[in-house]
Amino acid sequence: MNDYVSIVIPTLNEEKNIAKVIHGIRKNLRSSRYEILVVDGHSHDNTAGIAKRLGARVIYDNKGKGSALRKGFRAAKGSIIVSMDADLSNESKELNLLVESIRIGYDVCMGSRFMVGGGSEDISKVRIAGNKFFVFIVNVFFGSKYSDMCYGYRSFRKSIINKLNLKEDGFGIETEININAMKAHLKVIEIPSTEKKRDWGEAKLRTFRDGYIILKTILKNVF
Ligand SMILES: Nc1nc2c(ncn2[C@@H]2O[C@H](COP(=O)(O)OP(=O)(O)OP(=O)(O)O)[C@@H](O)[C@H]2O)c(=O)[nH]1
Ligand SMILES: [Mg+2]
Repeated sequence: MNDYVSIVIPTLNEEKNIAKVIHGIRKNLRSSRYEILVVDGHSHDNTAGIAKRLGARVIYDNKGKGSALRKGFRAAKGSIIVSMDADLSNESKELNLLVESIRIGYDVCMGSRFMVGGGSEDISKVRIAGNKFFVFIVNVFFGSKYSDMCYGYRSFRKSIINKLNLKEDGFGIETEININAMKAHLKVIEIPSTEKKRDWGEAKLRTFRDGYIILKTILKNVF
């Protein structure tokens, strides 16, 4: 029960959100041994300064969300890693279920908005359609039973991170994790998760630009 947990948070201009995210983690995470690792994409605002003041470790990466997560995973000190967004979309009370899933023996645990018990206040009809299409193709080609794909609230056993062989720099990272977890025959579980509306600030994901990147990520792996 005493595993060290690293909460890895990619950030880009989240100065009005990051303090609430950090307070939420401190209030709700039941593990006593943990670090909050913010991977900042050289925000133009004070995201990094606020995170540091509140005791987070801050490192920098300016090549995209995927690149930031990969760097965070490498730098993480914990034997359990959680990836979490900085816009208050991910509820900190769900952290415990993510951590526990790795503790009981799974390699990767993925939050799903489309299971019973899950949901989203923040996803458009176009994104739901795109997500369902991507889930369908990946399930057919890689023999998985995923219900969600492009969602970043997840946990990992640190020792399997290299097996995921991650290369994506942008928003293709989640899909790459789904596919490569299957290729590496990892023990994967989905748990229901409720995605809240972004609290403040702009979405960095562009539905069509990043949808195309996700499609390319899938096709690269199929062919
Ligand atoms: N370091 C880094 N973080 C990023 C980058 N792009 C996005 N992020 C962070 O990645 C997380 C997810 O990005 P969002 O903009 O929330 O994407 P989204 O959830 O699809 O968009 P919303 O629906 O508006 O929430 C947030 O914590 C962002 O601050 C980047 O280029 N570098
Ligand atoms: Mg978001």
